[in-house]
Amino acid sequence: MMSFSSILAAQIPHAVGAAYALKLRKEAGRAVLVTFGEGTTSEGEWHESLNFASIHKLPIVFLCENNKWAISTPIDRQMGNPNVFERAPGYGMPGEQFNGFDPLETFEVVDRAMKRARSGEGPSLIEGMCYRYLSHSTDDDDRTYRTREEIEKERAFDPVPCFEKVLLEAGVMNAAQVDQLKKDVLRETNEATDEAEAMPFPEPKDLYTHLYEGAWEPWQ
Ligand SMILES: Cc1ncc(C[n+]2csc(CCOP(=O)(O)OP(=O)(O)O)c2C)c(N)n1
Repeated sequence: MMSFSSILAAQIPHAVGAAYALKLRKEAGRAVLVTFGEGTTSEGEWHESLNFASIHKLPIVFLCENNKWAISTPIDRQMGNPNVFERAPGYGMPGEQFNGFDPLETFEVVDRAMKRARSGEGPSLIEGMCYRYLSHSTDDDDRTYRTREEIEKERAFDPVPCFEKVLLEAGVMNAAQVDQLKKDVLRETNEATDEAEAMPFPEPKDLYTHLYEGAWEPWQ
C-alpha cells in the first residue's frame, strides 16, 4: 500500500504510475487498485489519470466509493451526471455500479475487475454506492447541511448489522461468536489508539525524514 495523501486525487496519478511500471517491467499477473470518493472525481488529475491508463491499457482498477457527500457538497452540486461509472465509456474502459454496502457483491465486482487488469485486458472504473452516517471529521458539523431524516432512512442499509444478519442466518457465525468479535474489535481499536496517543510528538527536524535520500537537508 502506498500514497496516503490528504490532497484529493493526488494518489491517482501515483497509482497509474505504479501500473505503468508494472507494464514496463513486464510483471504479468499484477495490478493496482486505487480508491477515491465521488467528490475526488471533479479533480483534473482524476480525468488525466483515467485517460493515460486507457491509452496505455494499464493493469489498474479505479474504485469510486460513492457515499453521496463530499464533506458538505452533495452529488447534484458536484457533477452533472450523478453516475460516476457512466464516464467510463468516454475513456474507453468498462464501467459498473454496484451496492457497496453488500460485501459479497463488492467482492464479486472488484475481483472481476482485478482479474481483468491482471490478465492484461486494461483498466476499469467501478462505483460502489454507500453512505456516510457521521460528520466528515471532528471538525465538521453535518447538522448544517443535511437532515436527520435522511440519515435515519440510510440507516436501514447499514452493512454492519445487515451483514451480521446474513452470517447468522447462513450459520457462518453464531450469536456468541458475533459478540466475541465485537469485543475483540473494540479492544484492538482501543489498544491501537492508546499506543498512538502515547507516542511522542515528532521533532521539527523530522519534517524532512524519508523525503530525501541520505542525510541531505534542504538548508545545507
Ligand atoms: C485538492 C483538495 N481540495 C479540497 C480538499 C478539502 N477536502 C478534504 S476531504 C473533501 C471531500 C472529499 O469528498 P470525496 O472525494 O467524495 O471523499 P469522501 O471523504 O466523501 O470519502 C474535501 C473537499 C482537499 N483535501 N484537497
